[in-house]
Amino acid sequence: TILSALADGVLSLTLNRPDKLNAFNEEMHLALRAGFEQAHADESVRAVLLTGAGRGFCAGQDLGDRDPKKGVPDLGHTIETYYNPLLRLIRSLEKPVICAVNGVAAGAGANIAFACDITLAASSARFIQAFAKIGLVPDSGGTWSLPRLIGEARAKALTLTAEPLGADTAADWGLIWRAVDDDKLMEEATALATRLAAGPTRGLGMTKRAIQAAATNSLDEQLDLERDLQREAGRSADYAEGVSAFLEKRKPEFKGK
Ligand code: LHQ
Repeated sequence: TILSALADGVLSLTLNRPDKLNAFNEEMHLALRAGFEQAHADESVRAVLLTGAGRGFCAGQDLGDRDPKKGVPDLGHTIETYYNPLLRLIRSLEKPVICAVNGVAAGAGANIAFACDITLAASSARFIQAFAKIGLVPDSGGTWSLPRLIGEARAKALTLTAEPLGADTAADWGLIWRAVDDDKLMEEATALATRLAAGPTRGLGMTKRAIQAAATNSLDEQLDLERDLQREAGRSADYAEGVSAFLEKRKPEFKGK
């Protein structure tokens, strides 16, 4: 259910249930989680590229698993067991996570894309906060990320109406980084992930941590955090290499340390 490949420091994780537009069943949840756990543990992974197989990116939870006739479900348990751990793994990974949205992203599928660090989407892709259509509440961090990324007015309209949002508008609004011609998406996303994987991984990881911390920190707390992280970054081998390379007018060779 997940295709996993490591090349040039990039761990590519491809959601692979194309017949169901890559909707999540338990097996896919566990396999995706294992992929992000590998990204945390394996030093040779220096960036992650998340995408979907077939014509969709991810249609959220597999509703075929959710027949209401089988009794009243505990969706809180599903969220706590599967979606929340995944979101925490993506946000706490101190390496860049690039998302290439190759087609429709609905429900949790959309909000997982918004949780990644840099999200590109095929121009034909669309994002749907599908939860309202089935009486649910946005999950996978959507109620946190949407108002932060696009403001309350747009966040409420998207989630209350469940109207699809095209990739170009999503990019104009700052919900994603960029919309790309369909046939260029994977080429661009792979090039970006490969470039970042060759970067100063510790510095990039701490940059991610600092930007995320700003959501809850005061300016004073953030200035203290920047001081602490800069102290740590200044001790990294990649900083020494970056400065040497600059002074010697050559390209740096970062090792991610
Ligand atoms: C699917 C799905 C799907 C199963 C397409 N499941 N088969 C958390 C906790 C616990 C429970 C509930 O949820 C959550 C979080 C959530 O994610 S809630 C939101 C769940 N997702 C949705 O409500 C989206 C449902 N899907 C759709 O609205 C459409 O499929 C979209 C708009 C994504 C795509 O539309 P189309 O391009 O017209 O494709 P399609 O509808 O024809 O789908 C293609 C196939 O994929 C089809 O199967 P079939 O056998 O008829 O070819 C669909 O049944 C299947 N599929 N989404 N979530």
